[in-house]
Amino acid sequence: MREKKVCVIGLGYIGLPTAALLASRGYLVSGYDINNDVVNTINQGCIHIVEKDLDYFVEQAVKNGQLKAFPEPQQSDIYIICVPTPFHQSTEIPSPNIDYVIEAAKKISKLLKKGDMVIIESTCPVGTTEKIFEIILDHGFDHNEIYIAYCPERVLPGNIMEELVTNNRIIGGVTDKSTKRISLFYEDFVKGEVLQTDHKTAEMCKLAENSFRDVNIAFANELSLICDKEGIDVWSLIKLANRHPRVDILQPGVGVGGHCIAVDPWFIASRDHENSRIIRCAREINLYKTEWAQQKIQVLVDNFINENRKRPRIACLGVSFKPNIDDLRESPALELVNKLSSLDLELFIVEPNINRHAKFKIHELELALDQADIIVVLVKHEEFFGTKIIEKIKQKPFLDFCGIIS
Ligand code: SAJ
Repeated sequence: MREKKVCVIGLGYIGLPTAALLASRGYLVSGYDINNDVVNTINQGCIHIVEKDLDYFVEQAVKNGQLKAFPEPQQSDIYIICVPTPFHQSTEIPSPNIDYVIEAAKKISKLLKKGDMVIIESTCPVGTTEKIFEIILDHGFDHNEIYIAYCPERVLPGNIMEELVTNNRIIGGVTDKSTKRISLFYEDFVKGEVLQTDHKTAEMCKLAENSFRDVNIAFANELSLICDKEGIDVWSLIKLANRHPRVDILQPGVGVGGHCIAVDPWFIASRDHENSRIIRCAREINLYKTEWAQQKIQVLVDNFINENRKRPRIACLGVSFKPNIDDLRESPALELVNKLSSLDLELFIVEPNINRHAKFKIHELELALDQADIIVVLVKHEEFFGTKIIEKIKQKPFLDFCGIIS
C-alpha cells in the first residue's frame, strides 16, 4: 500500500495533519490548497495552524521529501478530500454548502485513472458521496473502476496527531469493493478499529456523533439555568448525578463553540426539519446559553455601577472556544468579550494560550485579578485552577460559568 502516491485536497485542520501523518508512514504525499500562502508556508516546513506536534511532523515530512504542497492537485493513486463545508447563514435553518467538495471532485476527476481511490473526509450532508460518485462517472469511468468512500474524520482539536492513529474509523463505500479496498488503506496506519458500512450511514454517523454531543451539552446547559434559579451549584449536582452507574452528564459552559459541534447538527436539521426537534432545540439552548451569560454579566455590571457610581473593570478569564487550546474560532467566550468591549467597559482579558490578539490586549492572570472590579470565568483553562487563584477570584464580585470555583 505504501508504494501508492497520496494527494490530500485541502490543507487545513484535518488535511495537513493527515498529509503529514501519511508522509511519516512512508507514503509519498502531495497536498493541494487554493491558498498560496498555505502552500508556501508548508513547503518551508512550517505550519499555518496551531496543533500539538503538527509542526514537528510537517518539518520532518518536508525535509525528507515525503510531503510537498502545490497550488493544483497532483496525479496520485489515492485522493483524500478534506476541504471545508461551511453553511449558508442566510436561510432560516442554516444549510450546508458543499461547493468546495464538488469543486475538489471536479478537479481530481481529470486526473483519475482506473483503480484509484477517492476518499471524502469533509463533514457532509447525507447524499454527498453519491453526488461525487456521479461527477466521477460523468468523466467516463465505470462503477467498478474507481473506489470511492466516505470516511469521516473524528479527531479532537488539540489531540489530532494522536487521534488520527488511535480512533476507530468508519469506511462507507459506494460499493462493497470500495469499502473493502479503502478499509485496507486505513488499516495500514490506524490502530483503532476500521469499521465498514455504506456511504449514507457513514455520512449520517458523523453528523449523529456531533449532534449527540451538542444535545448532551444542551442538557447540561439547561440544567445550569434551572439550578441557577434554584440556588443549586450545578457542578456539584452533576458530580453527584454522575455517580449513578448509568448517568454521565457533560459540563455546562458559556455555549458551544468550534467549527463542528455548533455546525453539524444543522446538516441534519436542514434536510429534515420536521423530525429533528431535539437536535434543533439543543442548538437553540446552546446558543441561548451565551446570551444568558451576557445578561448575567450585565446585571453584575449594573449593580456595581449603582453601588460605586463608576464603571467596573472586568477580568475575562479565557477566550478560546474550549479549555487548554489556542483556537478562538467560533468561540462563545470571544463573542462575550466582543459584546462587553462594545459596551465601552475596561477589560483585562486573560488567555494563557495566546500571546497577542489583533483586537484585544492580552493580560497576565495575576494583574487582571488584582486590577479588575469584577471577574468572569469564561473558559476552564488549567491555569485558572489552584487555591490561591480561586481565593483571589472570591474576593471580588465574580461569575464562574465553568465550575472552577466548585
Ligand atoms: N463543551 C461544553 N461542555 C462539555 C464539552 C464541550 O460546553 O462538556 C463545549 C466546548 O467548550 C466547546 C464545544 O463544546 O465550545 C465543542 O468542544 P468539544 O471538545 O466537544 O468538540 P470539538 O468541536 O473540539 O470536536 C468535536 C469532536 N466530536 C465529538 O466529540 C463527538 C471531535 O471528535 C470531532 O472530530 C470534531 O468535533 C469534528 O471535527 O467534527
